[in-house]
Amino acid sequence: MDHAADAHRTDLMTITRHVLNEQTKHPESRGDFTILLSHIVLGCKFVCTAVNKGEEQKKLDVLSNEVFIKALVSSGRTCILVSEEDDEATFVEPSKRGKYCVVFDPLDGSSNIDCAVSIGTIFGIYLIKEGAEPKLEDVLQPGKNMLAAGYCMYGSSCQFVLSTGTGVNGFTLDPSLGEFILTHPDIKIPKKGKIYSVNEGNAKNWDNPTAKYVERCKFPTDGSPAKSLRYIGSMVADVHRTLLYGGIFLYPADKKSPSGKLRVLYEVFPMSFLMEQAGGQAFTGKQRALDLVPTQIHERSPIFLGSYDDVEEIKALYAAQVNK
Ligand code: FBP
Repeated sequence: MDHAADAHRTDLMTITRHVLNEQTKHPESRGDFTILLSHIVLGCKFVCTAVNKGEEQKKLDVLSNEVFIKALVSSGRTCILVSEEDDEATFVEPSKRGKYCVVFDPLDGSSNIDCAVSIGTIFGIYLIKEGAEPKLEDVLQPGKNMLAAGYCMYGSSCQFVLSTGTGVNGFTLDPSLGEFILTHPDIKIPKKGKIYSVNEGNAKNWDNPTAKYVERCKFPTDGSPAKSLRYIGSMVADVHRTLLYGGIFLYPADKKSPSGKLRVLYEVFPMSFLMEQAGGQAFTGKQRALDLVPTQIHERSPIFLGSYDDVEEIKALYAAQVNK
């Protein structure tokens, strides 16, 4: 009997236990963040079950949005909610209000639901000053001011990836326990990757640096092997692979979509926060993605994120274009 293995299996690091441990590092904290996160986790477990039941897209989009709004409001820890599914921000009524703003995409990549491709929930958390009257500016902040960010991927297994600003950790849902268990502690993205991930169907509308970069991925001029193309078309799935295997995920601007497609607050910022926390980078084509200051809640931005050296290469191509 391998007691060490059993000992490991019995010493279950659940996500709640992990966050409680994190909380001990902040003696001033009263557990509000842990309570908020437990409600986000509950929402993800609900959506995971609904996705596995094979509910159709339209219903799941609406369902997952309702679940998260209700879970976040009932936590009593939120004041402003921004959802990809709602045109306007939700201001929580004063009696149920807390100090956190949550920006989220309840079900990203939902166009892939009906063919059972991995999809996910993406979220970012901001903090407002205690007792301050919440205002829209509290969420129209640079991503670097986020307190925490994460995603939950509903795929062959259900993966919850989280950063509270001190590294990135991955948890896998153990359906028999109904608990997210720490399976990927302290995720570090490889410094350089062998994979590039982009919708090449937009290639004819790309700007020069993007076209040049993708050309180099396919036909490297420095003797290095060509990169492999992997594109699922579901940001959570493409970013999850990039985080674990390395490489670069890009959704650049193009003549058709001059601001790209992905939304700043609940797609670009949370994924950029996680990438930087894992040792990677996130760039918009002009600046560090987390330095962006959004002016409206559903704003879009081009994004290049992933392994440090790969993003460095595309930054150099854009810099060269500027210095021409
Ligand atoms: P939605 O906001 O409509 O869910 O779109 C987001 C998304 O599906 C991302 O998950 C994915 O990275 C991207 O759009 C795929 O876009 P495209 O089909 O243009 O490649």
